[in-house]
Amino acid sequence: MHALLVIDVQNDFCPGGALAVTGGDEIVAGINVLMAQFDAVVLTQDWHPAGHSSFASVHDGKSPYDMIDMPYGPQVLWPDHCIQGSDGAAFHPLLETDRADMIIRKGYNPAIDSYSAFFENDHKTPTGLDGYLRSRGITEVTLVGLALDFCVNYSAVDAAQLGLKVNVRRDLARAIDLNGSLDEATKAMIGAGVRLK
Ligand code: VGL
Ligand code: ZN
Repeated sequence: MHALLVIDVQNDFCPGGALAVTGGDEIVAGINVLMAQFDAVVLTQDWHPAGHSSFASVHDGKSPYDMIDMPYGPQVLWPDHCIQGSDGAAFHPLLETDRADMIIRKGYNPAIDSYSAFFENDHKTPTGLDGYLRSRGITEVTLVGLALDFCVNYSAVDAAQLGLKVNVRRDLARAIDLNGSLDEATKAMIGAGVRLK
């Protein structure tokens, strides 16, 4: 069983959004076509409460894209984005969400960011996706979506470490590319045994 994981194809990560990824909207049509080819389709949705600890706006004297040390490790500070219930947190209007079997939300814990679809950034607190995939007999996943160097990367590496066979379709993903983050992510994925396509 092979699942398609569609990572964070939300308005805030598309042009015009709060944390826009260049070309983020260009991948939507291709993802819709791909959905029909899988045994299961899972969408993830970045879903932060207002005042989330990953937002630069809640840290005195900090700007978006600064780094801080959190109890669980270094954390990039982001513009306010994907606030629960906002238009920015909604899926891109052309994404065919009706085809999804499962929608998993992440980043709802105010104190911990969650790039990965599997674990929060403490690398310990599970989202439940591993159990869902296992109980459906899924052994292989293909990832697409936003952003390639953050949530796609972390999700792909965790999936590989959990023993799944993992593919990333880079043609259906776009990167933020912050201070070499795309190169670093590419190395991390290759190191984890992710197959980059
Ligand atoms: C993401 C930064 C902050 C992502 C989410 O979806 O890659 N990046 N929150
Ligand atoms: Zn986020």
